[in-house]
Amino acid sequence: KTEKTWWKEAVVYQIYPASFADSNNDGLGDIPGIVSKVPYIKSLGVDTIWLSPIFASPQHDMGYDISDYRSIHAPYGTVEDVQGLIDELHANQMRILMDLVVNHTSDQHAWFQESRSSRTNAKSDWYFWRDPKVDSKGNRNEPNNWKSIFGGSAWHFDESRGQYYLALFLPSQPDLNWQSEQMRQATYDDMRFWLDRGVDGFRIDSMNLMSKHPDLPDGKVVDDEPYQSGAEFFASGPAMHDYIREMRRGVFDHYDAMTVGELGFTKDEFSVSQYVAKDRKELNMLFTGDIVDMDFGPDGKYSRDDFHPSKIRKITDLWQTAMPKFDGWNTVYLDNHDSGRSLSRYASDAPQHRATAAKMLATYLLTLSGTPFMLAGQEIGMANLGKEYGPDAYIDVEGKNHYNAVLKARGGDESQMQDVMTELQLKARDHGRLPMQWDDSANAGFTSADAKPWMTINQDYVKWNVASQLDDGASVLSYWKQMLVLRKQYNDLLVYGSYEAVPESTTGEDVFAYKRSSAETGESAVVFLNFSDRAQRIPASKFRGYSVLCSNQGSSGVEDDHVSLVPFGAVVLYDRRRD
Ligand code: TEU
Repeated sequence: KTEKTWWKEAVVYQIYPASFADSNNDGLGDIPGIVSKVPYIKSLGVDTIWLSPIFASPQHDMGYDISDYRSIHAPYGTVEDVQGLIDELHANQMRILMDLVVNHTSDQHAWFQESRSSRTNAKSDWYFWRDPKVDSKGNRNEPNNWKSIFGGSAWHFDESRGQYYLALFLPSQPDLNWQSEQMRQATYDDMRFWLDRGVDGFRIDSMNLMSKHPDLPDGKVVDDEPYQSGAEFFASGPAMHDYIREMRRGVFDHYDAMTVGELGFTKDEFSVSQYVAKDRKELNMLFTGDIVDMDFGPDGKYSRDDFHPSKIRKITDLWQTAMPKFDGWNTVYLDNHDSGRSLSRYASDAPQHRATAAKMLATYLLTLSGTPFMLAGQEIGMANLGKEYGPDAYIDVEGKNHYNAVLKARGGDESQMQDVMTELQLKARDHGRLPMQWDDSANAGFTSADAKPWMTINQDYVKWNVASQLDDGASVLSYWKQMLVLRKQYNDLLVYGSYEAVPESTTGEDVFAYKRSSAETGESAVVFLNFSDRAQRIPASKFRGYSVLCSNQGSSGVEDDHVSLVPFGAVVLYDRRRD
């Protein structure tokens, strides 16, 4: 039986600082803006916030390129402002997670400036520096064939050292060399700086990239492109677990800090267990990328494989049944700042379905075992930018790099880009970063009417905003609040209960259904989720006598031996053993 802890019972609300609330009308969200919304966040029924990076940064990757971990990006505020936010949250019995980006820094970080200055300085090995590979014709080449996650080679030549440095993301995000004991200790000091100020834990960015194969071997060649993934040599490398244990013993354990590792490239049950099995004493929980990759095709993010309900069933089944085997814990999430909105990708934002579909996804997130993470705006059914927005509406570096690379390969012909636009409309990171839609005033109440917002505001805000949903008992927002109350009320069952899938042979392929049971309280719940735009009728005689705990369909649709679901319908049945 799993031990009960606060972080298992938490519900986390992700805030993208640039896009939440602007207090000084410069068009960019900020810390005082977030403070002003603490009562709203509390009223939702969530108890923890996760802030994407707010630290000093040249903002080449929206703050995931940090130049100083101990100061705050000036337009967002100051360290004092952040202290005010921490204190305000704590005064309201809420907690705060920060984003810990220590796989890489900005090239503007003092550490990198020093490291690149010579081959002999004290920080010369804090990053990955390698001599060029010189070929038979005397040409200078990259040390290996690894491809950057944002495109092109992962290696960049630096004139002052006459060497290449490794950067798995942007050229301005050099990877830190975790083999350096001094470098590790310096990042631990930065972590303590924030934990000492009351931060309750970290979401650890690109966590499993911190240990690379020490020889940095060439990646497996799978096509005739000049650069190859190489992930088999830079993800979950040989010292990964040593680093995490050192971090936990040396830092996190002294503060009861909550840890959520972002785990890319590592997908199999055994490898995942090594991070979160209780007896390993490493991380509390993980984001496995598979849930935001369900519509990625064979050539990566911007190639297509249509979403199908069987995919979410498979991934959910895998982790819900795996975690109890090794007494591990996991997150439950569908959205983050790196993806399109799940509503638009995995359900439907079509006007006739949007509210129902958003509530169905909320039902999924809040009835599974694991710590739910929601992205600000999810509670009002915020959606992707529609097809009326052209390439200029998209400003994120990942999507732009992809668009420009394809455009170049096609000889610069803009009329040939429809397929790329279709993928951006589904998956671009911009959708997860849209300014929060507070009300129907100009600029959605995110910033003043005369300010210039830092990025596109989705014009559907006129209808889809917080103010219009607050007093409407049938709104998406009201449904989220009700579900969050239920999750707390049925904590033993919904947080800690066991999980069993209802077989696809019973539900049909479009409906995902599962049963949660608590041996402790004798309660069970059965959750039916219709992931299609067609009505469904599911045999349910096994659940005769169950009552309806909640539903997103006006009339519940429960008969003696069937559950009827409207398109994107969701029904949760409930029973308490009476013996
Ligand atoms: O993302 C890590 C990561 O692996 C990304 O490639 C992610 O899969 C991609 O953005 C999906 O489109 C983290 C952050 O979440 C992301 O915002 C940063 O850009 C990245 O690290 C670099 O710090």
